[in-house]
Amino acid sequence: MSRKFRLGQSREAQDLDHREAYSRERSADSKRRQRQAERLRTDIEAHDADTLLRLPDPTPWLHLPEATLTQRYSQWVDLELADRSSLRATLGGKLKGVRLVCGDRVRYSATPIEPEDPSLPAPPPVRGDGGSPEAQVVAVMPRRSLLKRGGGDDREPWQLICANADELWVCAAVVDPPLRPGLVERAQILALDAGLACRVIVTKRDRASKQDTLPELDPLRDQGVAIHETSALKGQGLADLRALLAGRVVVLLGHSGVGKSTLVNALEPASALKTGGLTKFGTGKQTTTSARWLPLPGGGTLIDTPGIRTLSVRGFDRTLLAQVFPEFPAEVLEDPLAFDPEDDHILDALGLAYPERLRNLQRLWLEMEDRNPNQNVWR
Ligand SMILES: Nc1nc2c(ncn2[C@@H]2O[C@H](COP(=O)(O)OP(=O)(O)OP(=O)(O)O)[C@@H](O)[C@H]2O)c(=O)[nH]1
Ligand SMILES: [Mg+2]
Repeated sequence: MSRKFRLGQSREAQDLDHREAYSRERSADSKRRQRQAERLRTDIEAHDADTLLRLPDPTPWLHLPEATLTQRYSQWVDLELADRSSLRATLGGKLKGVRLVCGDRVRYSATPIEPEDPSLPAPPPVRGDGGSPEAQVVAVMPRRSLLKRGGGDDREPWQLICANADELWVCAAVVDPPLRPGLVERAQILALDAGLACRVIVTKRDRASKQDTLPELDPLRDQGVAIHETSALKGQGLADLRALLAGRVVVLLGHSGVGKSTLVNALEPASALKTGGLTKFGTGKQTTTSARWLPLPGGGTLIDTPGIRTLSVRGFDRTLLAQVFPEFPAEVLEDPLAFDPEDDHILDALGLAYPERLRNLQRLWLEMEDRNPNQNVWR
């Protein structure tokens, strides 16, 4: 950039001017590059989020048999066929970019009729864990429901948990790991978004005395959330759960180590799922590594899922909060941040039985607005 020599200005001052101009130019340049990168990123992401939730038209494949996707691996999937037998299958190329998920109803062919999804690496040699693929999935049917959470980072629009479930059972242990009611509020939002009924399953009830009423759950009890206290070890509460399972597809969700797989084994011993101990910090060991669809002989289906660290509600619709925090007046639900949770006068005026819930509401409200740039799907 050329600059005019200014009379009466020392060479040092001129040098300084030059340096300033240079740094201004550099910063404008870097902002321009940043804007360009952002534009590029949003374009790619818009495409990603679209393909993630959109399913290709299955009409050309309706003559093929239908099956349920019971478990997903990186290169292949396991299917449950109409006669309840299972089959391992690869994915056809038309499904490239479609994120299939446990519980999906798919159409498959016993002989490959499409080139395989080229983005997947070739299946490794069979290691005797159920055999090599014998079929090919070519289409996925529209989903009755889709349970998802916000993506872990900005590159990931959503994390899909499972498809076609009817109910979400949030599992929370009395201890090891500690009971965190905040997770239930998040799970309620996910369930509302997916149109699933939500219940809380308190696990390891044998680890607390009978006198312990679990007061942490009082706010949820007061909101009418269904809470079931169970112990897989002592068989407590299992008969009620079996009755609730009949004819329903239920997904279990909770922190690692709360006892989801142990509960499945207690409800249906034939499942024989691997269960794990706890680390010295009282957290789970991530024993279950992928979601699994488990039809029960007595009717109903359970979906066991890997332990979660948190449930992001990034990008979910804020109007769902009114159903999770029904005790708050409309003006608080419209703008929770306008109310100071430290101010006793405000809390008294609101007449809240559990004022700490205001802080939770504010946290979720903020997180929902903090929209992932990938989440270009607004409803
Ligand atoms: N005392 C007691 N311990 C239990 C109960 N249910 C599960 N546990 C123990 O909790 C530990 C973790 O159980 P898992 O079933 O592997 O937990 P998970 O939720 O499936 O964990 P991830 O697969 O890592 O998500 C195991 O050591 C179980 O023996 C229970 O009802 N009472
Ligand atoms: Mg498990």
